[in-house]
Amino acid sequence: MSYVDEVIERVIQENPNEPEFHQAVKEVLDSLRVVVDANEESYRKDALLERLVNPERQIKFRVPWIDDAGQVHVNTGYRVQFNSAIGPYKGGLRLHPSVNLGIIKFLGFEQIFKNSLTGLPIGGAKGGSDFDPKGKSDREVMAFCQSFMTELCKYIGADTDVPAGDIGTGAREIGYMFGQYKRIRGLFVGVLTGKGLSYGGSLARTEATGYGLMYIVEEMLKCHGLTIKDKLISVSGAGNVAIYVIEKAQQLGAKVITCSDSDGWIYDLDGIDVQVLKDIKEVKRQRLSEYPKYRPQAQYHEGKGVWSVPCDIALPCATQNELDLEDAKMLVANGVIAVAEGANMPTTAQATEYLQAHDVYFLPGKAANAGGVATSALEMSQNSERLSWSFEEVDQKLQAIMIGIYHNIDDAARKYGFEGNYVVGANIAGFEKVVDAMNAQGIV
Ligand code: NDP
Ligand code: 2IT
Repeated sequence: MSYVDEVIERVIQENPNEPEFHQAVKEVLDSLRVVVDANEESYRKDALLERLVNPERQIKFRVPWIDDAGQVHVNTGYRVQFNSAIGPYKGGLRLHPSVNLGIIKFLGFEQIFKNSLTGLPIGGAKGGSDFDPKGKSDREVMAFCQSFMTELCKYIGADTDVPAGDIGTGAREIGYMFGQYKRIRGLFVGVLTGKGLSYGGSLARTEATGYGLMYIVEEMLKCHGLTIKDKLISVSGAGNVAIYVIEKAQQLGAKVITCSDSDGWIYDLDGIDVQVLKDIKEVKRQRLSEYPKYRPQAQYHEGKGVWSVPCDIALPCATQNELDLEDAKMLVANGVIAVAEGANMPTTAQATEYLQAHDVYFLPGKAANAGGVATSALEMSQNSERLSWSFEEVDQKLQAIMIGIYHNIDDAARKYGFEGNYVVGANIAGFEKVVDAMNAQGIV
């Protein structure tokens, strides 16, 4: 059996009931076969792949908090510090009832390669909790965040591990967590990113993941003689990533006709009104079913359905495995040109294969959504030098990083004989820097 297959098998055996982690490891290691086969003897001797798929450290802790009625609740908190070969651990905190160790491990594993692709010195990590912020009062969210940080603060630091937002963790949650970290540790440092602008946050971090996705899609299309202008785009999700994808896509002249939340989806044939969307989601924290009240021509449908709408470009920006084989078949039948992942692993393995086999340009999340963490690293730089850069300066750097990522993954795919396969390109390009750093640092 090949070294890659052996390691995949062992990961499945040793990490039971973690299907998302298996899926992420399998995708990455499958892509790396050509590199691993060429170095099999030394990689085996150094147990390189075993070290890559085993987190350096995983922390699991109790998070007790009191609701507004005086009832105590207990959630589980996680931080998986996966790989620090190229820099301090970096990655978001997910607050969603579906969170478990396997999901945090899949996200942390992906983050290693994503962070490497940014070209910035950040290692891979992820954390979060099965706490559901939905429907909670501000005081309840604060109580949870303070309790969560009371334990997490023992393991993080501006030069060791710098968490940020993800699903369910936005500016409000980061603010409460930062306040609690500062109170306990007595340090005003860049220990979290995605902070508010009044206390060390970076301009353009809020927009960065969504804008970054459109910058890399624009570059990819340009290299194939196409543009975003006048394209019809379907987006899923209605959170931080989706909102700023829609905003930038519209600035670039595209028409975005869909978005969704976990209850249903919107079809607005005049183009999603991003101000209305921001007001519903960022200000009022309402459900998407409210949208037609402001835009009577829009249709709201319960359940799933975004990918049944004909579009040129599909941008899944909600959650993992939200675009399956059936969805991929509908997209292809409707003539989709490109799919780019705003979310982490939103496309199932079978759907990805189907899209690629039907010549759809497919950009994987670890390249396409890297603009968020890249701008987090720029926030860390600004915090270190105790300066703040202008929006234009950060945005220009973000744009250059996303264009650089496209060419890096395109070149890597070409170099190894997989021209146009950006999944293989991203995994190999991300891996090369990490493995170089791991080798240089000895057996640790
Ligand atoms: P938000 O919490 O801001 O928004 C998430 C959106 O996705 C909401 O509309 C939510 O609907 C929907 N959603 C979440 N879970 C599900 C589910 N199980 N089924 C259907 N819809 C769901 O999160 P973000 O926008 O920050 O994150 C979206 C994705 O992008 C995630 O995969 C995240 O890991 C990834 N990402 C985020 C980055 C960032 O900087 N924020 C950077 C890179 C990647 P509802 O409100 O109903 O739950
Ligand atoms: O998945 C991701 O890259 C994020 N949630 C952002 C992580 C970060 O540290 O900004």
